[in-house]
Amino acid sequence: MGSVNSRGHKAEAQVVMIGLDSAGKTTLLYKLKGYQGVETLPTVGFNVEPLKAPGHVSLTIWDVGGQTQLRANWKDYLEGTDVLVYVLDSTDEARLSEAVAELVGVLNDPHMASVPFLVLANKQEAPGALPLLGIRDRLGLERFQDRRWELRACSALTGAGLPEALQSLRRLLKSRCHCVST
Ligand code: G3D
Repeated sequence: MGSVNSRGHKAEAQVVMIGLDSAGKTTLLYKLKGYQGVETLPTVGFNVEPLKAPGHVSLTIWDVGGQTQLRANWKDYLEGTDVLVYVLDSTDEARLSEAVAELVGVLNDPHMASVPFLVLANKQEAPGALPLLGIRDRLGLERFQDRRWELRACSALTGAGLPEALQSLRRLLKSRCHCVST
């Protein structure tokens, strides 16, 4: 869990970003780094990147695709998560079911009970990208009645949709904890 301020609220929010390999997490990270002051740590066995964002938000970014042997380690990082960000490759229809299964698996972790989540349908500018409505149907997000969630279209390449995605993130964080200033 993050630190607690004098009013008993968490002083820092913990956001975990995951998605299959090639979903665009690193590209997204670099785009966000362009906006904000950032410190990075070397990769340790898997891709995990910290990012300091405004509003006392601490982002931890994970690559998960094809790394089943590492998933036992996730729990150490999921504990204390305030919001999960899940990045999807909108052009990768072949792995959409796998991506959904990964998302559901993470959300079912006991550490993630009632944790809100943001799904980013990335690569929307690419030819052949699945439209947002189609992705929404395939994800079946309505099954998650126990928590707040939002779905956003974006392009980490062009930056389109990222300001709106950050607004969503902020909204979800505010719903979860009182550590994000308006
Ligand atoms: P990951 O960190 O989730 O594994 P990366 O994904 O950020 O490494 O991105 C994987 C590939 O997708 C990269 O292409 C990257 O340029 C591309 N990509 C990321 N975001 C977008 C996007 O919004 N639109 C498009 N069209 N491509 C994107 P390469 O060719 O380097 O593998």
